Amino acid sequence: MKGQIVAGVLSPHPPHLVYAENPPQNEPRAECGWEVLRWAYERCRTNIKALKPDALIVHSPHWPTVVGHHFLGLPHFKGLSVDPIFPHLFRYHYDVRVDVELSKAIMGQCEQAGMSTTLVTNPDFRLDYGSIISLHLINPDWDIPVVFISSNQAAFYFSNEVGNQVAADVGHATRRAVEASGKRCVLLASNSLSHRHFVHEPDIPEDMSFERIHHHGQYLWDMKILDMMRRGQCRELLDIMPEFNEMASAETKAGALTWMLEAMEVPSYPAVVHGYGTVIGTGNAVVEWNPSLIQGA
Ligand code: 2X7
Ligand code: FE2
Repeated sequence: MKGQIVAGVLSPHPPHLVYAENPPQNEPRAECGWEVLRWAYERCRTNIKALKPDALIVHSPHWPTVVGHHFLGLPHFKGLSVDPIFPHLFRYHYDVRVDVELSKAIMGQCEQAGMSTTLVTNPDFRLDYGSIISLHLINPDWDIPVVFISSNQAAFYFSNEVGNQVAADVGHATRRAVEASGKRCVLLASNSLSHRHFVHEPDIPEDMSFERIHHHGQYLWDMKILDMMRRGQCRELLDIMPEFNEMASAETKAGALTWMLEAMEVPSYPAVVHGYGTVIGTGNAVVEWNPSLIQGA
């Protein structure tokens, strides 16, 4: 049977969200915080789990690579992931099961399209915190195998336009590999929207009286992008992505959202925006593209 991308989620990865959830894997403890985003993840998680996917495929800015895209080539990775900027919020003990067959299949499709790739076979390789956080928030049970895709930075150094083209190519390669695999997969674009953040945090990191957008222009950009998603205007969104990356210092610059939308053949149906909130001034939204919700409406 032909494999299928059954849903895609814009799944931002501020470590604050895992910190505030207090899962057993994370060492620091929190009192509360960023509830609107965490409740958004709760709603989205229910939909995604109901799809019973065979694999979750995540693309993250915090696995940046310069020569091509890298993929995980071992079935199991275990270790401690520490956020370099927020080590007091995120010290997470991970135990991750990889769908190596699918990982290699996507890598193979990238190679066939002329891209350079690398397979990670070092068992001590430390997985990136962006991927881990998105995966945890979508599936805290960790009972679905995963595929990690690194974000190639070289093309974005050249320009946002070329960077997006390469991210689109990886999206097309991902779609071809999923279809050939016969598996039902969910894609996760692990990134915030606008990404300017404050450089000081309150004594109590989860003190929500300090939490707000970094500046109004950034908020306006985020609202424009979310409005386009809700209207099903993903083609138009991709057209203005290079400008959004520049004007809002958006984390979409790493290519994750472009990769996902292109892999999903640029949806023209409305996305479900489960929630929007700021984290240390950055704009974050949990957004789901799920054709089964549209057909069932
Ligand atoms: O990586 C991040 C992020 N994207 C947003 C907010 C805060 C911290 O880390
Ligand atoms: Fe990030």
